[in-house]
Amino acid sequence: MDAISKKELAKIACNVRMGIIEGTFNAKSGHPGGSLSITEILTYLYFKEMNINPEKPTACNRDRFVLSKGHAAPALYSVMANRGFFPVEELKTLRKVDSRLQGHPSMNYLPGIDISSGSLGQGISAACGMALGSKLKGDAFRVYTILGDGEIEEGQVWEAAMYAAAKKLDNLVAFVDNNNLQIDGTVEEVNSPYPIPEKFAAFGWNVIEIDGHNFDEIEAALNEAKATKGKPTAIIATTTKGKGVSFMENQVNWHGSAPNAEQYEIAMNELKALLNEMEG
Ligand SMILES: Cc1ncc(C[n+]2csc(CCOP(=O)(O)OP(=O)(O)O)c2C)c(N)n1
Ligand SMILES: [Mg+2]
Repeated sequence: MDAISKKELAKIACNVRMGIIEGTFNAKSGHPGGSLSITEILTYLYFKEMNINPEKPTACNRDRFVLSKGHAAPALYSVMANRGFFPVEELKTLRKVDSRLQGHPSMNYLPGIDISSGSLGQGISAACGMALGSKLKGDAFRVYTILGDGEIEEGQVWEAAMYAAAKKLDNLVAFVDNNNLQIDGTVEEVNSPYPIPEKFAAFGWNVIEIDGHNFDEIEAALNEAKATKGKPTAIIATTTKGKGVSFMENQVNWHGSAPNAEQYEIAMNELKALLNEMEG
């Protein structure tokens, strides 16, 4: 996986976006907006950064991933399917009764999900426990988590942030998906978490700010995180909610609604055109 190019990653991200649209369209529900905003981060983690093997999803020494903003499950499922954890065709079963792909990730159903999530705020605490466990057992695996900017309005996030710094969890990386939108408005309108970098720095974290859709910046930040000793790293990623589908970009109403047949066609055609352009 090491040799994978940025161009290849961009193509994969486009396929991941198509999987998000496929899943939410077939489910007639789900969360496309916050899934599309973390597509590049997830693609980089699963295709280049993390020590994982889709054929051995429970290997002890694997790096761990926690989708703390669990409602973005369509993105996680799509990246996992594209990485070979399960068939891409299965994305169409999103949210169906008896599907392994429930509305929020469940470790009881889908191999490769390291922890169930969806109740905002809890994921980062679980990630802290995993990172501490890695250190105590000398396992040397790393732990990655993604939080939403609305999610960090949850008090539990800051208890975990305090704990991670106190325990010097330098094997923990928390991305904050700063798309500026929450469930029904901007994050400022609901309960402003700003300034985000200063808050994590005050809690004792190494803080890096990036464009969350830029693979070079994601790579540089993750390399800096690996080189940082004695502190956890927070990567504050500026992103666009709904990224990659013109009519979904920066629109709060695409937080938790699915495309209808007409919107599905438009979205898929846009993404296919982009993929063709990259392949051409
Ligand atoms: C504890 C808890 N409270 C409320 C919710 C309902 N909820 C689901 S998504 C969401 C908004 C989250 O905003 P953000 O973290 O910014 O998500 P994103 O923009 O990345 O989709 C809320 C309030 C929840 N899942 N968990
Ligand atoms: Mg948000």
